[in-house]
Amino acid sequence: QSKAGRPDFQSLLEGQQDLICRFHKHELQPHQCGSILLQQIKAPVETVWSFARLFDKPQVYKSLIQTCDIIEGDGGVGTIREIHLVSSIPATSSIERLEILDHEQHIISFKVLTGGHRLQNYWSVTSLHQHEIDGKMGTLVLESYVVDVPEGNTREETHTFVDTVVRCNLKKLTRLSEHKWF
Ligand code: A9S
Repeated sequence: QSKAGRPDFQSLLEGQQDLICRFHKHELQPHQCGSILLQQIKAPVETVWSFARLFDKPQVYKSLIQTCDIIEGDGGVGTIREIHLVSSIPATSSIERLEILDHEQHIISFKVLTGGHRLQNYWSVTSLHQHEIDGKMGTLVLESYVVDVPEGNTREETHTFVDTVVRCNLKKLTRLSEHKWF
């Protein structure tokens, strides 16, 4: 327990082994690294899902994306998008395929196919779970990923970089969900 009386990150994570095993089992190759991040949101699962499900408009809750075009598919599994990134980062675009979109269990997953960036074979799974926060029903978001460690980078560097991006996206998702009028 942290000082505020809320479970800290580590104990919260440890309490979710069940969900993690069910939805976030990635096979890690020797040249890959991966992690799982967790975010508590004070909003109902359906509210959070209304943003997280937007495979065709990730720029709504991902800060580094400027635009997104669907290049193949009807919005279901197998749909392919091309995202264009903001100009301030050393990457240009990414082509990504929707792997899972489960409206009942609130799971979305995509894989990077290719693109003008260094995160080859990036693959993420995001799952939302009803979760009590301060006595109210809120949402627990679990987001896991695996990615190839780029040549010339360490596992540590890759991990730090990706965690920063994902953390930033989860923060934006939280802001949007907790202030739905935005
Ligand atoms: O989009 C996500 O959910 C997560 C990540 C880590 C996305 C990373 C990224 O879009 C950049 C932010 C542009 C960084 C990709 C695919 C490559 C990068 O180099």
